[in-house]
Amino acid sequence: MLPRRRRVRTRSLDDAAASSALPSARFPGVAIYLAEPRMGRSRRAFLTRLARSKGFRVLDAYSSEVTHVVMEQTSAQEAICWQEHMTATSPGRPHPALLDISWFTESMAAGHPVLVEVRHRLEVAEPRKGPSSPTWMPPYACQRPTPLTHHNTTLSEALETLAEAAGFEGSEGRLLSFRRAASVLRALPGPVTSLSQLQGLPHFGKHSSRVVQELLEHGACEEVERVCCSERYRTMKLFTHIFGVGVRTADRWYQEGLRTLDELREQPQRLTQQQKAGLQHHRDLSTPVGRFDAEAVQQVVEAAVGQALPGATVTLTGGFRRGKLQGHDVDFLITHPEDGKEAGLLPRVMHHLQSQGLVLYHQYQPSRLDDPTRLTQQSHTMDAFERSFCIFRLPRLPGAAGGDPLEPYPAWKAVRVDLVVVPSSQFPFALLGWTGSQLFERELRRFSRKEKGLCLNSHGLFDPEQKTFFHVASEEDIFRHLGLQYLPPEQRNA
Ligand code: DCP
Ligand code: MG
Repeated sequence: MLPRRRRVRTRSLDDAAASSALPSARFPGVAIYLAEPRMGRSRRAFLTRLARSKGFRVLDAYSSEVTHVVMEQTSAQEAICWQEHMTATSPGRPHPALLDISWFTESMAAGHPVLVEVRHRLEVAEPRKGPSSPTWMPPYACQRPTPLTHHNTTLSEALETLAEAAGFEGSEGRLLSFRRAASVLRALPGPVTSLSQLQGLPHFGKHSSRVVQELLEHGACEEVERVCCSERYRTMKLFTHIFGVGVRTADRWYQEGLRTLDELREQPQRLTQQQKAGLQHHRDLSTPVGRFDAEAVQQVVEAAVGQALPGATVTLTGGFRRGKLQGHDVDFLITHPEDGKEAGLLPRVMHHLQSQGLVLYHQYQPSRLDDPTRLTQQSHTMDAFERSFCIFRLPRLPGAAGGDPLEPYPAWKAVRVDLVVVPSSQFPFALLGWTGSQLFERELRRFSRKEKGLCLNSHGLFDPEQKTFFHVASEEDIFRHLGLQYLPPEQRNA
C-alpha cells in the first residue's frame, strides 16, 4: 500500500498481535481483558504494562481466550449489557468472569491472580430490570452495529435536523453532539418510549435529551419545528444541496440576500462551472438515485473501464454498499490487481464514456499520491486519489416508472457519479473510507487516533510514533489491527 519511493517500515498483523499478547507461562489459564469504556486509554495502557511486567497475560482485543474481564467504575447492570453486546457480536464465545478493578489491584499487589470472590464479581451484584432498564452502548459508532432500518426514526431525524442546522451556522461541536446522539438512537435494539431509557447512553446531553423528551411527551419538538420553518434553514438547505456548493458559499449568498435558485441563475458570473452544471440539472439531481439506476451506471462504467484497462475492476461503494435503496449520487472505486497499472486510467475511461454521449459534466482531479505527507494526514476529503466528479446522462429505459404523468417522459436522467482510482495495495483502506456512513468514518478515525494513537485515512493506517504503515489484505484486517469487532457494510449506517 505504500508508494515504492517511500522507505518506511511496515508491520504485519502477526507482529502487532505478538507484541500485544505475549503468552505468559507464569499464570496459565489466566488471560485478562481490560474493558475500556470507563477506564480510558492511558489508564488502560498503564494497567496493561503493569500487569505484563508482573508476568500476567493481558490481551489487547476481546477474544475467546479471555478468562477475566476487568472493568472500572462500571455497574453490574452496565457490565451485563456489555457482555450481552459482546455475545451478540460474537456468538458462541464462552462467558469470562466480569470483575471489578478490585480483583485486578489485589492480584497486582499479591503478584499472582487472587481467587475470584463474590465481592469481585460484577454480574451478581443486582438482578436485571425490565425493558426500560438502561442499555449499555459503546461510545464510538465504529464499536457497535448500526443497521439501515431501526426503531427510532422520528427521534433520530429530529436530532439530525438540529445537527444540520448547527452545521449551517458553522457550529461543528453542536453538529457532532446532535449527530452522535442521533446515531446512538439508530443503534438501539428497540424503540425509546420513555426518557429513562436514555439513562447511561453515551452522547445524550441535556439538549438532545430535552428534544427526545418533548417528542415523547407532545409528539413534536418546538425547536425542531421552528428550525424547519425558518427562512435561514430552508435557504441553506436549498443552496447546499446544489452540486459544488458548500456551507461557506451558501452562507455568503444568503448574507447577500439571495434566496432562490432562479436568483442564482440570473447571476452566472458568480458561479463555478460545477455550480452551473449543478443548477442546470438541479431537478434531476435533487431526485434520489435508485438502486436500479446505480446498477445501470455500474454497467456502463464497467464497460468503459474494461475497454480502457482489461483486468481492472469496478466496485460500487458509498451508501449503496451499505444497503441503501436510494442515494444522492453513485460512488465507485476502480482498481487493478497489479499495483501501478491503474495510474492515469481515468482520462481513458472518461474518453470512452464521453464518446457514447454519457457524460453531461465532469471535473477531473489527477492523483496526488506522490505527495507523501497526504498519506499520513487524517482527512477523508483530502484523499489524494485520481478522481472524476461527474454528472452522467443516463438513458431511461422505456416504460421505467417515475416522472410527472402530465409531462412528456424524458429520455434520460442526470445522475451524479464519483469515480475514484485506487492502487490495489491501498484498496481496503479506500473501500473502508468510501463506504461510510460519514459519521461512521469520522468516529473510526477518532477512535484510531484517541484510543489507539494511530492515523487512519483512505490510504492507510499509520503509526506516528513508530513511523510505520500497516499491511492489510482486507477491511477485516483493518478492524483487527484496531482491536475492533468487524462490522459488515450494512451495519455501518451510523
Ligand atoms: N465520506 C466521508 N467524509 C466526507 C464525505 C464522504 O467520510 N466528508 C465517505 C463516507 C461516505 C462516502 O464517502 O459514505 C461517500 O460519500 P457520499 O457523500 O456519497 O455519502 P453516501 O454515499 O453515504 O450518501 P448518499 O447515499 O447520499 O450518496
Ligand atoms: Mg454516495
